[in-house]
Amino acid sequence: MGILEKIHSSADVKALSLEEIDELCAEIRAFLIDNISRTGGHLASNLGVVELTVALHNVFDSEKDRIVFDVGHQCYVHKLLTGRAGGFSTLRQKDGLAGFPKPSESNSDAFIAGHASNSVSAALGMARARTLSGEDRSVIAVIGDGAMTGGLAYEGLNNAGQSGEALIVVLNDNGMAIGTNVGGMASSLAFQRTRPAYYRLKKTYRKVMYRIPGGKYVFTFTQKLKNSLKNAILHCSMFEEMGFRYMGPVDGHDVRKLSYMLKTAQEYREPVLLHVVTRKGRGYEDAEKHPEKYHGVGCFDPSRGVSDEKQASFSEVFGQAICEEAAKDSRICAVTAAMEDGTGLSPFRKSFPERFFDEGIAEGHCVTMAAGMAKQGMIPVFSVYSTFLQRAYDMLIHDVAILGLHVVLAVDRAGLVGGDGETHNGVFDVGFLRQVPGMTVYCPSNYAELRSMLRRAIEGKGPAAVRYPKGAEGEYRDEGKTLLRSGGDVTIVSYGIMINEALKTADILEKKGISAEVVKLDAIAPLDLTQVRASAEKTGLAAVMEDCCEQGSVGETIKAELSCPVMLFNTGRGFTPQATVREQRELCGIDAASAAERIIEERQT
Ligand SMILES: Cc1ncc(C[n+]2csc(CCOP(=O)(O)OP(=O)(O)O)c2C)c(N)n1
Repeated sequence: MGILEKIHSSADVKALSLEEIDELCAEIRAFLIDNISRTGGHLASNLGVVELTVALHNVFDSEKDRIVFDVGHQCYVHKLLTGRAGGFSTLRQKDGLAGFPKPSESNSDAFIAGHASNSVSAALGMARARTLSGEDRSVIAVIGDGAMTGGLAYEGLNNAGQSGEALIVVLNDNGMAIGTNVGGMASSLAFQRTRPAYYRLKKTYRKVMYRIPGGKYVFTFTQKLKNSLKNAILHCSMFEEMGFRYMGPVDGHDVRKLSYMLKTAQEYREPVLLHVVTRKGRGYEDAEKHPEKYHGVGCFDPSRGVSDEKQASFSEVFGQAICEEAAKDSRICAVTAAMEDGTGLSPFRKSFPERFFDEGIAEGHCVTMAAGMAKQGMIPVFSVYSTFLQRAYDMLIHDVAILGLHVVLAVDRAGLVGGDGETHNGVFDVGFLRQVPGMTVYCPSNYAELRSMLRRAIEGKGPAAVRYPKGAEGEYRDEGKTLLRSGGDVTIVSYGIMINEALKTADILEKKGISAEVVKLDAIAPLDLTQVRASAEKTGLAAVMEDCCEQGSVGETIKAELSCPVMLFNTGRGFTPQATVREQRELCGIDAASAAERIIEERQT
């Protein structure tokens, strides 16, 4: 029996000898590679935090103390140590183990995570609640250097540092977000990492001076001089200026040192920032060399590694299409919030490096920065996942829409996204983008439409969004049509990738003797209902199929506008849990079979 099998809680980790802890770390790495290569998931980040997580459990008690993981994709080791090893074969699957911390799954998961940079704020709230209720527990935020590029992190740090609360922020610095980390913070952290050499030098200097006669006084004098020069020579860490006691940098792969530092940080009972240096992908050679390739992986053969081949996808086609547009118009710029690869922008960066802007995990800033560019005559295209665009809602209204600026949003991963689950489904953009005054929202249903609609968005005026899903196009490949099928019994309205479900629904209905008319919307803002109205007047029943939440859906608007019965098919009013996209559609009843069944029932009543 291995050591890992005996570990179910922080207490079990604490009971291990130092030798056993080393063995445990090796077992965890082997477990992660073996399991994630079978199920897919976040590999490199977890390989990088094995020792850090073991040390956290060695010092704290995750049941009592609150360990808040930022983004949460690095929580697999924590799940392994808290009795969930058995669930790993179901990772990210329907009813299976979540790929992110989930308080409903375990009391050891202190908070929800998925979107970056919220950990310090959440941890500060928990620390304040602890103090107010007179409880005795440590609160720790574990945040990566990538997540530290997000503005929310600074809002949290700015207050936490001054709060006087006993709160530990563990900065897991691996120099990487998904790709190489960007911005001034990344450079500053790289500088901080050189501190150990400085401290070693200082120690040696002291030793030498104390050995020579009068050297002690020379040392004291030069120390004073040095302290006054210190800030000029060695930047005083921004964290110290915010009110944190800064500790580190410490080797993040040394459990002993980490445990010692964490214990000391705990004893300070004040805001402490512990700077931990780790290597993303540690222990799996290819992942260490190419951490970006191993950030999120599908199934792969560990002896061969992850293949470089890319599956055709909307993101990839967007990447090609924007390069074609940029070649024709030098005003076109591409903006990303640390998602170059995921959004398909790597070819753009290679072809037009001076017009490519990776701004870090800073969606709000990206939108406002794009607004500034647009104000001065450029055509910025901000490519962003639907779920992360939620961060920039106010910027869309205040900085873009009021001035009617021509900012183009390429909204990737719109709709249901599968294994990432609740935190990542792109089901709110339909509601919030349609609310933004002056916004045009295009919904390409296939690659050809993505190309032509991106062109229309770029050539148009004012704010525009092009919304497209995760993955590949479906069977529907035509372009430029809005009436896809004629029928007399029911009008099915849909848009985007969901048009494939709508057409399948019509097929099923036809077999049952019901003829459906299928109307496709190219744009959902502004909403032109001329064809929908004409069709519904003929059929007397409309069904709107879409992959967004009910509030703010197109179906709601159509229902308010038409006088005939309108059936709504959407993801509902709650959150859709992790599963495959197909299963998620079934759960929501927006797949063809479920839709056809409900339409048949409706016609019978
Ligand atoms: C608001 C938001 N934008 C984008 C992402 C996508 N994303 C997931 S992980 C990640 C990089 C995180 O880097 P870091 O915090 O350093 O963690 P590491 O994986 O390097 O350990 C990004 C950009 C996100 N989760 N949240």
